[in-house]
Amino acid sequence: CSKPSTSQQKNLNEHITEKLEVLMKTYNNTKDHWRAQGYRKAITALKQYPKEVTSWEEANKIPGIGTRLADKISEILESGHLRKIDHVCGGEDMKALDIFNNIWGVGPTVAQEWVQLGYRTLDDVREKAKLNRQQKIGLKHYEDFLQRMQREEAGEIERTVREMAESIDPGMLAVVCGSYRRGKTTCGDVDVLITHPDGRSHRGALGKILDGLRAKGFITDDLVRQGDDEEEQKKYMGVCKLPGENHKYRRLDIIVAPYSQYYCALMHFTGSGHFNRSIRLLAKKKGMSLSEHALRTGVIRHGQVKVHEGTPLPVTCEEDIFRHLGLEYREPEERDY
Ligand code: DCP
Ligand code: MG
Ligand code: MN
Repeated sequence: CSKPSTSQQKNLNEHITEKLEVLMKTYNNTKDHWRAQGYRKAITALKQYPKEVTSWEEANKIPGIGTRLADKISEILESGHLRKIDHVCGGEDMKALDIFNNIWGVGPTVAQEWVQLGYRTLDDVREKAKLNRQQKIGLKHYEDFLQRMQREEAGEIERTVREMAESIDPGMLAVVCGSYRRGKTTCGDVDVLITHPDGRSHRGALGKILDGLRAKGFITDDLVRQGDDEEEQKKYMGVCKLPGENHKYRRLDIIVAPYSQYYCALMHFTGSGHFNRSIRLLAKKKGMSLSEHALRTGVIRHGQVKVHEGTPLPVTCEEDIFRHLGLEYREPEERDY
């Protein structure tokens, strides 16, 4: 058996990774993906490192951390500060870029365009920018979307969606995935996966569930709907709000999958994103492919191109996926890396 990584433990180097993450985010904002990638690797390595790093030499020995990153780590250890953050992220342009990148529906390209047009604040964007429908919603809920919710609130949102699904068909299965299922204390949004064990009643369910939730005033805005008529798996991204003045507007994702794809979808939407990337890479190395639809074997690739898409393996639980890949099972709480 091989493992993509050891099981999760507490990040003992948070005082370092939190600073490196600021730089990584800025490099992502400026589309400096190559640099961002280097930081991402180092951050992951530090998070998995079983003890607190205390010296330049120790940092430099960790795979994925070269001399330049070791210099930065050493500076943080000695001064508690990283001057590069002030240089790279401190300017007005960089601050504006960060503000714009945090608008739902705005990516680094658009954010950079706006900075080049001289916009610096959300008011500039509101008054001068040409916004698409999603960006308007993102701007309207800018503050709310940046706030993570307590898992109790996520649980209430999940319950609202589940009860609507069950009122349409009592056999419908709805589970909350994402950070909630991984046991996090706060959630950025709520990801609900819906299926029906009879293998067919999931068809047409999404529309009915959404109609019901809109009629209740629970769903307030639609952002994206993916999956056309031929595709059985459908994804909805929108905005919801629990009743009462004290509740914020929250991002809600609803995924509907046929039961045959349910466990692969469950695994995918549970994440984390990083866990998915590493487990997919491992599948690839074994001549398999893993997606939110299926786990396939006998996949033949010429370079990046698939010349044979292989055959799906039987999957009737998440454990099957781990077993087919030759991995030890990992609970959702252990899938952060
Ligand atoms: N996912 C992925 N790749 C992406 C986006 C998502 O593999 N580019 C998968 C893994 C995520 C899951 O979907 O864990 C849910 O996506 P979210 O963006 O909702 O992420 P989380 O729920 O993990 O975190 P948050 O609390 O920020 O919502
Ligand atoms: Mg989520
Ligand atoms: Mn989500």
